[in-house]
Parts: sequence; structure tokens; C-alpha cells
Amino acid sequence: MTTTDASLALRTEPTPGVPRLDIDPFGEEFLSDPMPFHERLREEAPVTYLDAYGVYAVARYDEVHRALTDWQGLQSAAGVGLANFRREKPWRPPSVLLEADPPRHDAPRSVLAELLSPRRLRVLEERWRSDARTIVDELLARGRSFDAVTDLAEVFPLRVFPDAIGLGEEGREHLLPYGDFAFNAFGPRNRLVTEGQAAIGPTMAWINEQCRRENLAAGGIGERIWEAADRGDITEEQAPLVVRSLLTAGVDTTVTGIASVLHAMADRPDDWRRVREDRSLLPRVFEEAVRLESPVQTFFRTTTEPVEIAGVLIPADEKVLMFLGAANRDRRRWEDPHAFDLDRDPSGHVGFGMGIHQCVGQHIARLEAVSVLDALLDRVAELESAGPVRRHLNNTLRGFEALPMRLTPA
Ligand code: OVM
Repeated sequence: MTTTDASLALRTEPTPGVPRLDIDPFGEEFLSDPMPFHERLREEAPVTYLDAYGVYAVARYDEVHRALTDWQGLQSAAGVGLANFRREKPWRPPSVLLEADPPRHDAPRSVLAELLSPRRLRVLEERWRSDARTIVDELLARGRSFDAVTDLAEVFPLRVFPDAIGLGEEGREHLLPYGDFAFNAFGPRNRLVTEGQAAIGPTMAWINEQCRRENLAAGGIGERIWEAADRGDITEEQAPLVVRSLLTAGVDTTVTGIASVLHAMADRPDDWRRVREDRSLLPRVFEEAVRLESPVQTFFRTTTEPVEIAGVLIPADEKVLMFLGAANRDRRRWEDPHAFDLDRDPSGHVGFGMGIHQCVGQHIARLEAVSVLDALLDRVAELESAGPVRRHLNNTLRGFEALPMRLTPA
């Protein structure tokens, strides 16, 4: 890269000995088919430097795990996307959870961790399982061909999650575009971001409006967040932002997660039969699909001081890009890493992150996926793909536009 800009030139000198790679992890070639790039990133060295953005990168399991669990050396408050909030204005007020470090991070985190705990979610389970049965029945009534994205993976979360939070009926069509934009915004201002920007104004206004106390229905998770502010567990300023976190991180992720499980389980008649007969395997099916597909592919951290990773000293105030999806397929950690294997123990995968920021919504995500899959297993004897997979490109999420499938009723 040649440049006459002195500040840019300064930024593009990595620690000596760190290999520089000419890979754009947000380019369309990469996003369309990341595996060959992941392989290069993993095998080149434990720490590399991406000239395209002037950032360090880790793609092996140990180094990704190391970066995720060192919140002191690798902060989140400077942004977990490419933008360094110490130099660039964030596109929205930062998240009080995701884009915060201890001690400020901790109160919002514990409020949400309690409200999304397995114990608290138990009240939702019966309702969600019955909604899943209804949706699967509706699907079966329409015939054998369907699209696992638009007919199932998008339908279920959008039916149950907004109700659980206590959102009104109107405007829910903003949820998916908002999440899509937010996850794109962790990357550079490429085509995905600029195209999304055109329509984001009204969507953002709707999202912010839904976070206000008077717009959240009694008994929902949103109201419970405001009650935490009444108790003084979080501040009145934090409450709407914690609600916003649910709206940002809770929809596109679970849609992608459910689509990923269906994609992983299609055309696996032996596994399908096995899980039909032993539903105790369901949590593992979900976990293995999250490992293999890694719906959230990347996050950044920012060094607070010189940080050593695998013997490499990364200077202070540098961005480090963590390839969760590459770590989840690292042969150093996983045997036959590219295979969906119901006999492996997928625990320890970094698809939900690791450490103090590990996905606080993972129990709700798991409950959604298991509810849908369980209902499908009850009524479907075979699940086959029926056409080419179409990927939905996003700077952070590895999602689907279309998953054509055919089912055989049980
Ligand atoms: C947030 C948040 C948390 C996790 C992921 C995410 C857009 C956002 O707190 O807003 O992605």
C-alpha cells in the first residue's frame, strides 16, 4: 500500500516479525467463502497484520481464546468493530454492555444475565414450544417444499422474541434491518454499510422509541430492565440502552443460528433419525452447529497497553481482529474440524465468545433453536436440501438469504 498520509503510513508498520497479509476480511470474496481465507490466516502465523486496515489478526483457537479472555489488556470500550472510538465518533451511542469494560460494564451485564438466565426463561418455554408447533404445522400444511430462512428461521424468533421483550405490534419489520446494519457497522464503510445507511434513519428512530419505558408492555423483559433502574441496579440512562442491546443483538443472531442448525442437519438422515429418537442430543446439535457455522464471525478488541500474544508484542491502542469462525475450525483444537459431528464435545467453542462478554443471550438463543428443532423433529421424518444455498453477506454475521429444503412428513 502506498500512501502520502503520514498518520496512515505510521499506522501501517506492524511489530517486526509479524507477517503482513493482503487479505480483506470484509471484502465480498472473503465474505462469500471465508474458509480458504481462514486457512491462510490460521496457518501463516499465530498473529498476523492486515495491511488493508492496519490491524492485527488472530485466527487460531488458542490466540482467539487468549484475546477474548484478557479484558484488561484488550478492551471493548474503544469499540469492538474496526472504528477506534478514541479517534472516531461511534455511529450510535455505544452499547453499555458490548462496548464497555469493567467496572462500568458489570451492572448492566448482571441485570441482563439475571433476566436472561435459564431459571427466568422457564416461564417462556411452554409458550414457545407451543408456538413452534403451530409454525411447523403451518409449514407442513403448505406442502413439502419450503425455505428454511424465510419460512422458519425468520418466522419463529420474530413471533416469540418481540413479545417476550414487550414490544408493540407496530414496526417490528425494523428489527431485522436494524440488526443487519448494526453487525455491518463493525466493519469498514464498504458497500454493505453505505447501502444500509440509506434507509437506517427511520429504523433507528423506531428502535430508540421502543426502548422507552412507556412503550414496553407490562410483564416483559423490557419492563424488568426498567425495574432494575427503579431499584438502582442500573441508572435511568443505562436502562434504554440495555433494552436496545436486546433489540440489536437478539434477532438477526438467532435467525442466523436457527438457519445454521437447519443447514447443518439437512441431508444427514442418520443424524436426523438419531436425534428424533433421542432428544437429549438437541443441545449438542445446536452447539455443534454454532461451532461449525459461527453465526458471529468476528469481533475486534483494542489493546490498552503493549500486549503479548504468542510471543508477539502488540503495541498499545492497536485493533486486534479475532476470527471466531476460524478458531472454531482450528485443527489444533478440533479433530476433523470441518465436519458436523454429533459424537464430539463442542463445548469450549468461541461462537458465543468467551470471558466476561460471552453472549448473555445464549440461553434464549438455545431455547429458541431447540424449540423449533424439537417441533420439526416431531413431525418431519426427513429433511433434504432442495436447491443452492444463498448466503446473505454481512460484515460480521455469516447468514443466509435462502435455504431451499424439502421435508418428508413423519
Ligand atoms: C449491543 C450488542 C451486543 C452484542 C452484539 C451486538 C450488534 C450488539 O449491546 O448492542 O451486535
